Amino acid sequence: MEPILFYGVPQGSSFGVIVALEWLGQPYKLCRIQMPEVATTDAFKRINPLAETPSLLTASGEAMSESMAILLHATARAPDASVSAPHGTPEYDRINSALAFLNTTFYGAFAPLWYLYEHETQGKARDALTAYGHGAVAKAHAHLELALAGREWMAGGHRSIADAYFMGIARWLDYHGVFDRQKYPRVHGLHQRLIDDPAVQLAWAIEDERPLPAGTVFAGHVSLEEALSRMRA
Ligand SMILES: N[C@@H](CCC(=O)N[C@@H](CS)C(=O)NCC(=O)O)C(=O)O
Repeated sequence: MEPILFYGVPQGSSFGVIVALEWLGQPYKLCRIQMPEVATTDAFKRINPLAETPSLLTASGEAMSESMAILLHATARAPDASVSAPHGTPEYDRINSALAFLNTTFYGAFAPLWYLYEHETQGKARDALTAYGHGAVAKAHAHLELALAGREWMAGGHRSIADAYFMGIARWLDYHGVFDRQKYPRVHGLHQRLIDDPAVQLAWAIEDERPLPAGTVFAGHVSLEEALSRMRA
């Protein structure tokens, strides 16, 4: 049985997990979760009580959450994949460091902007949150710009699951209109290298409900009800 990834729309960071599953060549099904409407239902909270995406129903029917855990779970099932590295190697450490940075500093920088997106906020509160978010996003990009010195991808010389995850979050810069990514040439270069990747294009087509290209390991959508029926008690 293929695992089922619960991906959030609009603009969920689960986008990066779709890209990673494609790169790993791991067949998977998808369950589309509208945020916050469906994410906050009692039905979805049986999968993730925090009402967040991504979540995964594993091949054995266990529900699990947290992007990093899901990415590492998938990678562990494709140990020869060219987008990971053997445990205990410096490259393995670099991939995990990149994932942790993305999951905390980079992801968290956008939190004030998402708050403004989801809540009616005006006046000084709006100005303060906007300034806080823009400052944090700039700081995270400045750090990434330095970290990318001498390396083409998040963790070094070849692409990894960290680059897949980067793409799911990096696009928020454009969505929230924070600033032009070209201010940070190495971050811009990484984004440009990823934008035409077939898995990135596929994830976008899935999100936008456009016709999908051939040659993917995506095995189709399931409804939330069907996914729940496959969950182990
Ligand atoms: N720590 C979680 C955070 C997940 C998270 O916050 N996901 C967002 C979407 S990217 C979400 O589900 N938000 C709920 C909502 O906006 O309704 C992870 O790394 O996976």
